[in-house]
Amino acid sequence: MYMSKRKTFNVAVYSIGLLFLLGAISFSSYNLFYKADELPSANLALTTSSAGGQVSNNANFNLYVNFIPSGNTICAISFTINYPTDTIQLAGEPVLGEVYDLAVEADTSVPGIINYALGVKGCSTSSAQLLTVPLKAISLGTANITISSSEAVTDIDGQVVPFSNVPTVINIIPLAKPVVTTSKTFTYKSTLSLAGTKSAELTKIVIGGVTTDVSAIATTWAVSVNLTIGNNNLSVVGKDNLNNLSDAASYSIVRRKMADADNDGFVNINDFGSLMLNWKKTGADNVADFNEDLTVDIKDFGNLMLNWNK
Ligand SMILES: [Ca+2]
Ligand SMILES: [Ca+2]
Repeated sequence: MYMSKRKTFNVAVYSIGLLFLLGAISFSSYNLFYKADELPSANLALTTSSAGGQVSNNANFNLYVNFIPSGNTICAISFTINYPTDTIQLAGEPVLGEVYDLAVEADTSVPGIINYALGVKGCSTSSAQLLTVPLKAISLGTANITISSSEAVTDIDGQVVPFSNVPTVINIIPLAKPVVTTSKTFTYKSTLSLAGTKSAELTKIVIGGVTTDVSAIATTWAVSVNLTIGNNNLSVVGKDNLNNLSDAASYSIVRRKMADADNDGFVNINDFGSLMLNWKKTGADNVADFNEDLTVDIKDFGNLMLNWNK
């Protein structure tokens, strides 16, 4: 049997037409078969363990993949998470949430991409945390973590649920520097207990090159510092467990020569005058309180006599 040229042409036209029709049906298949208004948009949302979306450089934090089915009964979910490899790296294998313990695909082999396909035991209408992903901040900057593709199917003939994805942004900031709360501007003592506040991630305080361990839990710190006579300009730097350094906080204090109330380098009649002016006064930062016990009395007079004309 021979097919005429005309028929061949018609078959070709019909074939092309059929392809277009199939394409159109396929393209609009959700609307044709699944009635979008019966399948409310489910939500896949990314959140993190970092407070206010901020994380210190070199710190570990968790990314959470949360699923909100919005009334749909979900039997299986697949998604791809993308994270920027210049600022973030994977710090361990992701851990599945309890409800979603049937992973058919779990691929983290390519840096910056996390692929998962999860089966939901018995199918579920409950919101749940699908996955906890341990991440680490590796350089300063803004990291956008996104979901590039996602699908969920329901128990109704495997219908695909319309999805809306919520990305998250992490700001990677320098290690928070310690704060000095000591307000003293002068002292007669050779050592000073310098104190302040800090973030819990700081486990060491470095002052003048000397490192002191401080509590990793406490948000306060106190370090004993040796002072030289004259002006002491101190730089106070925090260090975390990984020996990352914070920026420096600065603190200045003048160590006066003992009993030199007017700070002129001599202990003489002028300082005695100052002692008399302040006699029996109480309170902090009194220039005549040489032993710094918050009272100007006979003990300070003793200190003056011990250092007279020195
Ligand atoms: Ca003096
Ligand atoms: Ca005193």
